[in-house]
Amino acid sequence: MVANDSPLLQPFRLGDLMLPNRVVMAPLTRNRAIHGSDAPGELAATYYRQRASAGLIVSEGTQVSPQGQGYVWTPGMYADAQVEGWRRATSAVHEAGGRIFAQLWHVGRISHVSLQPKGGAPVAPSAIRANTRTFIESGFAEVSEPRALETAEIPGVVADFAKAAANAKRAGFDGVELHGANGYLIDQFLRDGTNKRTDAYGGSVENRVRFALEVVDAVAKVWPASRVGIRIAPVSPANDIADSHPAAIFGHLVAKLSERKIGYIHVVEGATQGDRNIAPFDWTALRRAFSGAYIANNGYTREMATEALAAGAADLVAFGRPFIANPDLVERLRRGAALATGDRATFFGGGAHGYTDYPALSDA
Ligand code: 8OZ
Repeated sequence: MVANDSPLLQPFRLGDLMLPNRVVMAPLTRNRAIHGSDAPGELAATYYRQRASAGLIVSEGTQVSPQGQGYVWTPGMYADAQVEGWRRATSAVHEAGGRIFAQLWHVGRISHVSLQPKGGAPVAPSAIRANTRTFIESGFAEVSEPRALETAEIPGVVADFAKAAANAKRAGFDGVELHGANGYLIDQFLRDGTNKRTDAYGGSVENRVRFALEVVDAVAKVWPASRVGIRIAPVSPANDIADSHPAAIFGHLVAKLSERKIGYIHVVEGATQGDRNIAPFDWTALRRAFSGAYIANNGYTREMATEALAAGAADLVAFGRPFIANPDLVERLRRGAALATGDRATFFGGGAHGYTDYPALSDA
């Protein structure tokens, strides 16, 4: 059944940007950057162009500095060759009529010495190793023991985000999303399980949101606030992250983001790629506390997304894994067509196979 009156297919105004539908392509790590330079190659341009019918694409996480990298072959946003590669991808998306934000990422403690500058320790709010694995050139590996950032080093990390935001602009992106979810650096500062600092960045709720807000403020000097979003995952245990009172820290963070009038919050509801009901959380209250757009994410089906939009529980819905094997996901949702299932063996790393060779319905 073709239903153009579906809530999923209604346009949405994100600041001054018109999105033709409510379907967001969620950031998806694919580990196909050019080996050596960590620049996105021609394949990335093809991959994102194929998915340009999304209302908005959020790029895969792009590390803001070599220190911010935690997995092999993820693309960066700090070197000229990376900006050049990204320019080809954003041009391809724009030529196809789409819009794309860059996701800016610092993994913090979710890294391995083999990926760090001079083989050093990954950095984190506190020197607590995560009980999780990453993947490096030789395969899966336990993450390395991090060292705590010195207070005096933190402005430099904030500046890395600002520089990457400026590079994203040079590369032709339409905006930026900060990766504040899934147990990476921003999330590590927010949560009391990973942040044991005794300086101005640790302890109270006000102190633990400081790093996130400094990054937002630095990036919002480079971009209009409406072109800045942040992804958060308030109750997700991803990457061994935990907090004793998620509603307190995320409620405070979102209230402060609302004052700053950033474009959106992108919320992973529940456990990332897992149980949506892992812990109780009032998503409606979070949405009400924020003045901008609310992007809902995590395991949404066509039915769930339609219902959430119709009920006003979300402005936009982000789909992740469905976009891997369905480049024309928007058209398939429009038609109520069956969705293809992606092959996990080609999610992370490799070449065109499992990346740019999934057909659209119209190719069949
Ligand atoms: C899957 C594999 C590696 C990284 C995230 C950036 O969870 C990721 C990621 C996902 O946000």
